[in-house]
Amino acid sequence: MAGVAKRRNGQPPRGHNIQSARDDFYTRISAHDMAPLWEVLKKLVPKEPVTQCAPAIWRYKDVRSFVDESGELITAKEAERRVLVFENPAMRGQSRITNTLYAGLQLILPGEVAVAHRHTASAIRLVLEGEGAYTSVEGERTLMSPGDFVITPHWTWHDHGNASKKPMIWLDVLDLPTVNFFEAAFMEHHDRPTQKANRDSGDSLDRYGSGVLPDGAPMQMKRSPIISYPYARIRPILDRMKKAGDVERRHGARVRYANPLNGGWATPTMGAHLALLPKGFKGENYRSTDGAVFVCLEGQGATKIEGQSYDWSYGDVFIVPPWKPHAHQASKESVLFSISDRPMQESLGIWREAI
Ligand code: GTQ
Repeated sequence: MAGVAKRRNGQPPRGHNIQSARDDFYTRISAHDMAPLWEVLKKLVPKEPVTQCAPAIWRYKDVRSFVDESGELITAKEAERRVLVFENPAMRGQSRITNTLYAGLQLILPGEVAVAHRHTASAIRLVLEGEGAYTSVEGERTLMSPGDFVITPHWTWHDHGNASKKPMIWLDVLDLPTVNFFEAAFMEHHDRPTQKANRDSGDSLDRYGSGVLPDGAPMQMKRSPIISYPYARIRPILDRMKKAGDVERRHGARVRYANPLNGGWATPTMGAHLALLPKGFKGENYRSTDGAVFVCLEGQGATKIEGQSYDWSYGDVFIVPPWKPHAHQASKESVLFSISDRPMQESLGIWREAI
């Protein structure tokens, strides 16, 4: 055996050749697909969150024309989903905006249809431009307007279409990197390009979002029964909060998109908020273990992430990586949408914030 330093009386091994003895040992166990924990322990069990994810911003004025161009290069039919994917600059080629989430801008031109399918991944849409295109989910054909938050829960049939005269653009956010991490992804196509719509637009909001619940509502359901949370319904709530002085020192006047059955999140994997930052708002620093995707829906301001300032206005999408201190400022009254993997972290018991 190559220079093994004998371990005596509980003392650490000694000898000038201990490193070569260790290397020799590593080589021999490596042949059995084994490795020593002590060489990787600090990286494997870090003291504080370590992230691959870089802060980043995509300004709508810079990327909007690429979305238009994609409409000239491929049809929604050919593409199935015509989307330009936001790739975190530190994770190029992996179709992810954060470690756990995927996001992209989807374009549907007048007259187009994106065919019905379903998959294990959950999706949300945040409408940025256009009026009157639809997403059908569970037979509800939901008409969409800017600012609307629409969910496509896991394994629900969904198809999109645009019967309006203008292009429609929305932000897609899906939990694809997480579902694929678990290697638990399924998808299938519907036997028709478009599912039959048998519920009016807004049906699920009326049924479940009016303070009453239908008899037999599945109270334990892990995702919201509400398909669309229209901006027109939610935006005025923020004004009321502002007027009443309910402006939190880091988040502004903020609401959470909730599951009315049990107060959970809209989807079991992704949690979203809508916040109003009054003109002149100077938020205090905040950090939490969920890296978040922010979207500016109104106004103008800037977010300082670890000392660097990212200024934003309508349609800009930016990333705050996990556990990075950040603070929002608004030069005009502003509205910020945000979405993160917080529900997943909460169900695992690992979510933390620094207060
Ligand atoms: O609309 O179903 O951005 O399946 C990526 C995958 C959107 C969708 C995406 C999808 C969809």
